[in-house]
Amino acid sequence: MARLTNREVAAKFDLIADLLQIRGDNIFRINSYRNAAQTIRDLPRDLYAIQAEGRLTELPDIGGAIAAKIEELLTTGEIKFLKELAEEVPVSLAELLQINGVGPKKVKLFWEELGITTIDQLKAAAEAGQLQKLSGMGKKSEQKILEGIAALANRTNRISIGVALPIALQILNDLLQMPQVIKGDIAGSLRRRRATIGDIDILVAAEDAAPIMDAFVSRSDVGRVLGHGPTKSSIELVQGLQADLRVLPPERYGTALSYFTGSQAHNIRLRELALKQGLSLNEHAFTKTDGSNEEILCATEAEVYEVLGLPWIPPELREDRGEIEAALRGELPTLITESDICGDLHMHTTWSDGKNSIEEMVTAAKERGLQYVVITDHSQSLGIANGLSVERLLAQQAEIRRINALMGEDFHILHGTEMEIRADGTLDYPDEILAQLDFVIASLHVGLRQERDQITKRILNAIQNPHVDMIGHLRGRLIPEREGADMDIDAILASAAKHGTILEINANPRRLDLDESHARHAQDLGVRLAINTDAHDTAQLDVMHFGVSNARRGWIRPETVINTQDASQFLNWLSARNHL
Ligand code: DGT
Ligand code: CA
Ligand code: CA
Ligand code: ZN
Repeated sequence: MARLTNREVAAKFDLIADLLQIRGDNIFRINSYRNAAQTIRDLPRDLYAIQAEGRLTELPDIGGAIAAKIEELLTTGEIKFLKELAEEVPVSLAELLQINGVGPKKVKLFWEELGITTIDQLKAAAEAGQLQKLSGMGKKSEQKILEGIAALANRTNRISIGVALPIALQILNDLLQMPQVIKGDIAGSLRRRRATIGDIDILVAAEDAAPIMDAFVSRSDVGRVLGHGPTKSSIELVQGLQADLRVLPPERYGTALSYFTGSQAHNIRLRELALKQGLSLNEHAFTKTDGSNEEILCATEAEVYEVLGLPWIPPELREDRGEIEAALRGELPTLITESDICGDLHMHTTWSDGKNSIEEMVTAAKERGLQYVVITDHSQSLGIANGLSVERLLAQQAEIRRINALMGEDFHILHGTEMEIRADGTLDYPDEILAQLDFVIASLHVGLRQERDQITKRILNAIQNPHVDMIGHLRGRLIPEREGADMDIDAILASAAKHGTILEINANPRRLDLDESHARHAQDLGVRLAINTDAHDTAQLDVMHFGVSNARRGWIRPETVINTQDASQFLNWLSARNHL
């Protein structure tokens, strides 16, 4: 029987939850399977090892009944309960739940009324106009389903950088502990800091690869070994993503690092430049094309670029989006770095849906070297996030002024809000209240699926309000599952530039919104940006670097980003703006 990865086991429990939900089962029962699946997916160790130790029930959310089903699955390859359930509710119905806008009630409706059990059948029925005739359905909802099916086809199983980076750093650090390893790096899309990662690529320099490969494939978090060779090995981690390790002799390390960092498009351009100089270039070396076959080896990446007559290019730029031309002209941008950031303009506390108090957030921000923060809890209409009524907002202001006075001169706490742009386009607090705040963010959390024109109008209305200083996470995307709202970005960027409204690069790795290309376009149009954590607890203050990497991918210079200003510059900017 084939070994299952943790992710595959988790998928079985999600499937049970999905089928129970379509059947209309008890919500507590459904959630117990759902939570168990999440626990299993997040485990850093192989489930078989935990089972062998008899410790399944020690895991959070895993009681006796679910532990027995895990045991049954790992030993027999199936779960009898799931088999029986599948005879009642077709398994393929669970796939319909993946479509945006299709929940369990609709799945049941389509199945019972039209006998639909697959996505293909649903698509055909929608195209034939059969869905709009069902109760609770209409032309619009039928159209949304077709759009949802199209979006699903484009969705990939790429993983958020927020998940992949800590895992890759752990693997790299473990390798760097080995005496045989001379140096090592993360390569591939992760080194380029793409928002999503297909697989992890790691390179190390060493004379003797065998013990390194052996250690790599026998890690405790390996779900499956996909390859175990002398220069390259591949594993599938229990979390479900793949990691490739390549071991190079140190004198060829630079060439390999350049090649395996990519992107492929960037590599092709490097190869063209090499050919013009009578050199071929592959992952091993430059080779003279004059017939001598003489190799030029590069131990460092800088040497590779030097051979090509280029300055070293930061990995975040290596996408063939003009970086080669800029490098040739000597005009590579000076990119923002994390150490340029002096403040954080977006964070939450226990006043709304944050996990830490104002004092705790502020202390943690100060410890991280920041000079100022803005406390921006949610506004009144966002009930699920415990948004603040006007009374509570004013009480919070008094509290912030009190704590700020205790902080002394070297740290500043400002009072702001993350105010809802309501579904009807109005703002969640009246202007006279906004006028009393130090800093106002306006964000969309509801009505993200409205028509393009309607959403664009809501955003433009907020941008034009003189009390609104910044738009938070513009498109509201969630990586990997939710596309951002559809809006007229060009009109929005132009308006933000005109009104001096800041657009945020939200640093949370699930958001990274503005995305890199919109950020770059915004900078070109003279829009002011800010990079903020949107932290809901003190640990989330550490996501700032993801936002900075995303900005670097968008060619963002430090002076474009308002929170690179030190405290006195920023306070001056605020008071000038507030007295307009
Ligand atoms: P990913 O894993 O899909 O997020 O993206 P990458 O960029 O990490 O791609 P991956 O893992 O397939 O390969 C790592 C790098 O190796 C890639 O960025 C460029 C280089 N590479 C791989 N295959 C080729 C190829 O066929 N031609 C060229 N020029 N470069 C390649
Ligand atoms: Ca990769
Ligand atoms: Ca790879
Ligand atoms: Zn927020």
